[in-house]
Amino acid sequence: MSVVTTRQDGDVLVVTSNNPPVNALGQAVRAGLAEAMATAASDDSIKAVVITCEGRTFFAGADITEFGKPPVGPSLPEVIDTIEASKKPVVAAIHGTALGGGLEVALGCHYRIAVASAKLGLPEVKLGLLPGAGGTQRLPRVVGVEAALPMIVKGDPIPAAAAERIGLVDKLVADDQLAESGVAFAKHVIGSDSHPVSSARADKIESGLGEEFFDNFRETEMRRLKGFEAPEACLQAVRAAAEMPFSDGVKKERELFGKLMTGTQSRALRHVFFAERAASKIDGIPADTPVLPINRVGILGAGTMGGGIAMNFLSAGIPVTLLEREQEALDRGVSIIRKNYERSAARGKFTAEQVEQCMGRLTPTLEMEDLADSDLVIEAVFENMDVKKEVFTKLDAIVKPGAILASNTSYLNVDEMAAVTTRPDHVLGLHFFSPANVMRLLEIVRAAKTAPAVLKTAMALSKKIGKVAVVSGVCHGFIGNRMLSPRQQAANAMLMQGIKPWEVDNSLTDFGMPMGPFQMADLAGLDLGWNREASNSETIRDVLCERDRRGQKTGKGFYDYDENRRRTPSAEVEEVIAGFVAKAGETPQSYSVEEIRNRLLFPMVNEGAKILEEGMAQRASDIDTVWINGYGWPAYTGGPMFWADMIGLDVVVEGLKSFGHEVSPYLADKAAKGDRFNG
Ligand code: T1G
Repeated sequence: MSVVTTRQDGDVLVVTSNNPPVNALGQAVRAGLAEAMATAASDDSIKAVVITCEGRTFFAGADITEFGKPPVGPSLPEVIDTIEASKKPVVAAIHGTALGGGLEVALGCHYRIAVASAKLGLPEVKLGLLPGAGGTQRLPRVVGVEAALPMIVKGDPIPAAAAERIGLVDKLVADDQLAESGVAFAKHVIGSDSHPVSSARADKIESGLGEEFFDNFRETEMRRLKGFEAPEACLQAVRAAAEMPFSDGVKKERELFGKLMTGTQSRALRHVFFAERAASKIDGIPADTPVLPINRVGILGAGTMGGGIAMNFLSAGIPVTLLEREQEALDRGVSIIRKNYERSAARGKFTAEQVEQCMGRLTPTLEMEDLADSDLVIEAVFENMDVKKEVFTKLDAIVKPGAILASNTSYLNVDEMAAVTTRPDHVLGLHFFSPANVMRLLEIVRAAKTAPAVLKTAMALSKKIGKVAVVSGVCHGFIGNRMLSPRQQAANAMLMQGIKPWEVDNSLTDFGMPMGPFQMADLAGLDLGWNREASNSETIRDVLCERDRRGQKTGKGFYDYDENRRRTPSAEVEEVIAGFVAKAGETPQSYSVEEIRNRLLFPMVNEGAKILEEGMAQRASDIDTVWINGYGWPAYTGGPMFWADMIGLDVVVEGLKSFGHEVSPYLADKAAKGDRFNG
């Protein structure tokens, strides 16, 4: 049975693709569309065509799994050119998401209708690519350069209503009337003398959009895309649409597309795409494992983490009971939640009404008994095992049987917490990242006795609250923080070899990380865990704190900071460090930026290998997903394990040995076999 079928409704041919899960435009779909168009062209009884899709969505793009494989015809541009050249009007009937090649198919059609809930976009840039089937040339001709440029350079889809406003969609139709509305629309336009041909249109292209316009866009809209290659290529392709005839513009698009497709960034970003989807698969869980209902969530602690965690559930429509010990702390927590919502509303993320709805789902309380009816309770209290155990003991006694108890601990042993309860199979870790209402990552910590249904429920819930969840075993610091500490140790070791803090940090910011370890330390505060009374200049940190260099909060730490918190290297810090190096009898070293970076990141990869060897992570791509979504690792390098694969594990092993590290047997074995972490 072909994935593309046709049926005739009077003089309209309805072409339907049914290629689950997302009607990706794989070879069979392309061939089916080409065949359907040939049928339409050769059958005089057919006066118009409607293209639509079965299942949850219109075409969600080219089939990404085909990339990098030898191409099999017909190509997508050929199919789209055939549709556009059709003498009989072709209508795209859109539901779900018309994305990438899917929107390019729709742009090849003469008309587009959509249900109001549909989304339309060209997200190729998120895969390190650009629309490669005419999208960079047709979209500007249909909606204008000013509307097309952000859609292509940023890749965020737009709702159908907005698409209609800019002329991308000709008509919005009722959700349950799509196919009929498509046929009716087709019948309506059959009589027209001519039909709009996207590639031939010039009416929407703004004249006089010169260098200044594109420079200004780079300046205002592309700063956050630093390090990514594809956004600039997208801009160049759209500029070609503004300045060249269609055929030349398409040539330019193909040239730019080809370069990106064979580049390392797109390969890395495609890995990231599939890695995020793979992370949701939990090993060893039977497919028929039930998902438990979570209709009310309880949260202990209304501090920064507790408040942020609460917002995730409130925003997803789930009522939250928020517990604190003192009224003042509770009031402070609730007002911070409201402030965060109002700030997001000011940026257009929520309407005022939605803010009130979210706040309306929040029940602040000082009584732990008020958590009794929760389906899930998450504790975000002080990071101390005795405190955690006391909390779990009390919760276990109060909260209804069958409810899940979770800890937001960043490091501590969840098995120990489970052991003080009568429901260890309903205990796990849910490690959110600060700010918890913003950071996408969630580490789901699978304790020794956590039941499959509880794990599956946590994974499903994470999707509902818009998180990318990764399963971790119980070990100190789980996946992310566990790999952070060898990096910190390497950073501190280099200071004692005379390498400057800013050399260390710059090697990572040049690599694409948001900040280096010493900037992070200044942000968190160098006096975290520092005891003034006991301090006796034993460590560099001691001395800096003793000199009131406690980080950004005192305007100086490892760096000096101006009123805009911009950092500059400090001669005083350099002198303090030089003193420690001399006292230790070390000979100051000088390393290249690359060597400094490898000395920081290779030990992380080594720790990642140990995590895999111990089964604390299910797969290497999960580690990549953790670091990209929780620690700002540049996605265009694919994450630490993929990056190591690209460098070559043998190079990593040699580097580790030369830096004096003990190599994980798992890593050494893979390197010896010429293997990779990510298959
Ligand atoms: N190709 C192949 N598989 C795909 C796919 C695609 N385009 N999109 C999704 N899948 C798989 C995915 O791996 C998962 O598989 C399952 O479908 C469900 O996806 C020439 C070059 C559509 C919004 O970038 O953004 O067109 O894990 O879990 O959360 O210009 O999928 O079940 O085995 O994400 O409901 C451009 C990518 C391609 C869109 C649905 N298109 N997809 O989200 O489900 S490049 C995209 C998405 C292109 C042309 C160029 C989302 C979604 P599995 P899911 P979801």
